[in-house]
This record gives sequence, structure tokens and C-alpha cells, in this order.
Amino acid sequence: MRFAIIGAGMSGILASIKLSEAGHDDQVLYEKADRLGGTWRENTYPGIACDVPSHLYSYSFAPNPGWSHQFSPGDEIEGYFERVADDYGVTPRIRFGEEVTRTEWRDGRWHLETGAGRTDAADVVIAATGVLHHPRMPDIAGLDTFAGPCFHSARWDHDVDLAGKRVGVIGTGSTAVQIISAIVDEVGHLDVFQRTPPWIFPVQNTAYGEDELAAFREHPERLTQLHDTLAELFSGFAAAVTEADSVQNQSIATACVANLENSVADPELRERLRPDYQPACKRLIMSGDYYEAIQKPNAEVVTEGIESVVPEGVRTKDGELHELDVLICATGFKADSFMRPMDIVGRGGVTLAEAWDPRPNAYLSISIPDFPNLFMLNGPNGPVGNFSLIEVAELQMAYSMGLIDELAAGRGTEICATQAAMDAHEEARVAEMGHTIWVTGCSSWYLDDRGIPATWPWPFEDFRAAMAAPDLAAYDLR
Ligand code: N01
Repeated sequence: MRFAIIGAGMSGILASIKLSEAGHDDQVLYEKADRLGGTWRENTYPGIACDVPSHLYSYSFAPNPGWSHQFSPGDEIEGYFERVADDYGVTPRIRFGEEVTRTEWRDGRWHLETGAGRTDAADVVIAATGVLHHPRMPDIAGLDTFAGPCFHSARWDHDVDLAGKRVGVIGTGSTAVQIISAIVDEVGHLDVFQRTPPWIFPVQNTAYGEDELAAFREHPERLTQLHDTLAELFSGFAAAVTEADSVQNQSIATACVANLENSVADPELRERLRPDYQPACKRLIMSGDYYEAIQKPNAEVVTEGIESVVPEGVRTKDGELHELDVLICATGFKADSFMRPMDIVGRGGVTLAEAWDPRPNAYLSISIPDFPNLFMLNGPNGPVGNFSLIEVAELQMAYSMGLIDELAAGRGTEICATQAAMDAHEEARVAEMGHTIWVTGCSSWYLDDRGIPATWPWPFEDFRAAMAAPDLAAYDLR
């Protein structure tokens, strides 16, 4: 069988390694960019780090004794993926600069076309295209009239020198918080345009000392233990977000409230920073230095709504003009794109646009009826809320290998979930959402067009159990 993997980020590299381990060496990875690394290649803003601990945000089979910090910076993470891809022989399989623009299921195979004009045919396609990769610019009048540099956090313009400048940051999500803490000491003046205050869970990001790094190098088994311990801890977090009333959630809330009370001195500012929704309803933000950053004399939190952007800066609804040299939009991503805008045509000519109207769905986030032999990693409605997406992808890939094994064993040539299985799963998923923290009264990128979280509502152990092996009764194997 021939395999095409779309995307050479964390999930695509993983897919390639796991296919090779199973003896499937006829594979190619299509990567639209000229380097691998996915989100860690695209996001290069100051302060970027992963807020999942590095020893958990690592492949289980490739622990890294060299992580510099508990939450290591983005370039280190990108370097890790490059190293793993080299060590496991993935890099030579990648076709860089080739964006798959179309793939069609015809005569029992996927026929792919790339923007570079290449065509290819594969028996199986693994869509490892990522979740948050289409930047969402804010819909603000006059944004394009701004006279100075204006860019999205995921399209950072490194030619722009921020030193001494008047800089505005729109947004106070995970990205903005990292940027603000990183640039506040460099810029002349910083305006933070906050539409909704975030809850901040306090975490310190300590660097590992030489002794600890040496111990990790000398005792690799400790890395595996650490990985497993952190995975357990994060399962606990999952229990919290999927049960809004849980004890764990109350502890998270207590820590966030205490952080706000103890870190923000000015009572007036403290109230403007106090969210009116429960912690973890929006994705919980981890930071040890955000509150300190925004209380610096050169920083100002602007809570008045934005009226428009003008050439000189941002005008708020009270009529005030906030004059700026640089405007940064840390305004998030279109979270429902997944494989789009790729043109995907399944069995019988059904298009992905039709299948995903009105919204994306896949059985267990992996397989779509009438799109045989197409498996998604980190697809729609999966566990995206504060877990290590590496662990999620590893479990999904192991599950997908179970489906691929059916094909490899010759028990059929095409396999995809049945409509009935997907519908039943979706019904159960939606019914379960009432317990979760995500529906307790906030807006966030987790919510779909109906206001239903596009996530996994059960504890993480249930996800592990669901991924243990495919239930073939849910599949149409021909
Ligand atoms: O994006 P977001 P993000 N006018 O959508 C505001 C992951 N991540 O890039 O809250 C004014 O969370 C918007 O305001 P509001 C992580 O999963 C991980 O920060 O909608 N403001 C909000 O404050 C995260 O959840 C790491 O009212 C506007 C912000 O922009 C996900 O990426 C690090 C606006 C957008 O927040 C996305 O985070 C960073 C407008 N028109 C990110 N439009 C790790 O460390 C939007 N906003 C792993």
C-alpha cells in the first residue's frame, strides 16, 4: 500500500514513524512550507513556549533529556521535531513546498494534486493538517488603514523592531499573554486591548539545572516516568474540565482567584481584570508573569471596546485615540478549518464541503463516512482542551493503525466509519456537553456555530479506552 501524509508537523511526523514501524515504507509527506514543524514553524512570536510541560509534550517513544525548561520555548520544540524527523528517517520522505490542493477518491485510490502541479495516487491518506493554523484577523473597521506595521501573532514580522515603540496588542488569549510578558520591557509603551479578561493560572517556568539535565541524560528511564506522571496529572485536569462541578475545578478556580487577588495591587485594575465566567471555561491560560507585565509603568490595559483602527492607532468607543507605531493582532484562529481549504472528493463524488455542511465532524475525530482510507489526526471534536495534543495524536494513530491493519491483512480495500456510527457518537457527545466547563457562560474558540463545544466531553481515560482498538461494527469495510 502507498500512503500519503498531509502535513509535516507533530502529527505527520508521528504518522510516518508509526507507518514505518509497521513496515509501510511506501509513503510520502506533503508539506506546504519549506520546513517541517507545523505550529512551531508558523508561530515565532516573542515569548512563545508550550504551556504543556515539555516532558509531556514529547513523543512517548522519543523522550528528550535536553529540554531547557519545564515549559520550553517554541524554537526548542521545533528543533526537537526536526531532530526526531531526522533520527527516524522521516525528513527525506517530505516533499517541501507542495501543498495538497485536491484529493479525490477514484477507482479505489486517493488521487492527489499539489499546488506545485504534482499528481500522486495513494491507497491511504493521513490528514495531519493541524487544528489552529488559519489566523483570524479581527473584523475591525479601518484595520487596513493603519499606517504602521500590523500583523497577526502567527505571522510575526521579525523585521519590525519594537524597541522603544508604541505597541498595541489586540487580544488577551494564551498567545497574547505570552507576547505581552515577553515584549513589555522592550517597547516604549504597550496598550493591551482586552475584550474579555482571561483567568490566569499561576505557573512558574523554571529552567532545569545542570544537575537535573545530567540526571535525565544518565537515567533515561526517569524521563519515561516523568512523562507518565505528567500524563496522569493532565488526566486529572481533563476530569476537571469535563465536570464543571468537580473538586479539581474548584481547586483550579481557587488558584486563579488567589492569583488575581495577590498579584494585582490596584483594586480598580483588579476589577477590570476579573472575568465574569468560571476559570477554564475559556482555555485556561498559564502564566507566572502576565499580571506583573501589565502592571509595569509603560503598560496599559484598555478595556473600552475598540471602535475602529485609524492610521495613527486604535480609537476606542469612548472616542479616545490610542496612538501606536505597531499593531499586533493576537486574535486567534479559525478553529473549524482542519483539512480545508483542500478540495476533497470522496466516494460517489461527495465533497468534504457537503459532508461538513453545516460543520465538521468525523467518527471519533478520525474517519468520515464515504471518505474511505482517509484518517485524521487531531480532527474535529477531539480532546483539544488542555491536553498534550501529542498524546492525543499518538492514541489516534495507534487506533488508525488498527484500521490500516484490516486493509493490510486483505480483509478489504476500503474502510470508513458508517454514518450510523458517526451520528450515534455525535448524539452522545452533544448530550454529554451539559456537564462541561465550556458551556458555563463564556465565548471561546471551543464553541461551534451552535454554541456546542467542538471537543471531547468525557474523561481522558474514556478517550484512551475508545482509542484502544477500533470497533469494526462502526465501520464499512469493503
Ligand atoms: O487565540 P484565542 P490565541 N476585538 O482565540 C481577542 C493555543 N495556544 O491565539 O476573549 C477584540 O484564545 C479575543 O477576545 P474574546 C491554545 O489552545 C497554545 O491566544 O473573544 N479582541 C481573545 O482575547 C489557545 O487557546 C499555546 O473576547 C478580539 C483573543 O483575541 C489557542 O492556541 C500558546 C477580537 C484570541 O484568543 C488560541 O490562542 C498559545 C476583536 N475583534 C496558543 N477578536 C501553548 O502554550 C478576537 N479578540 C500550548
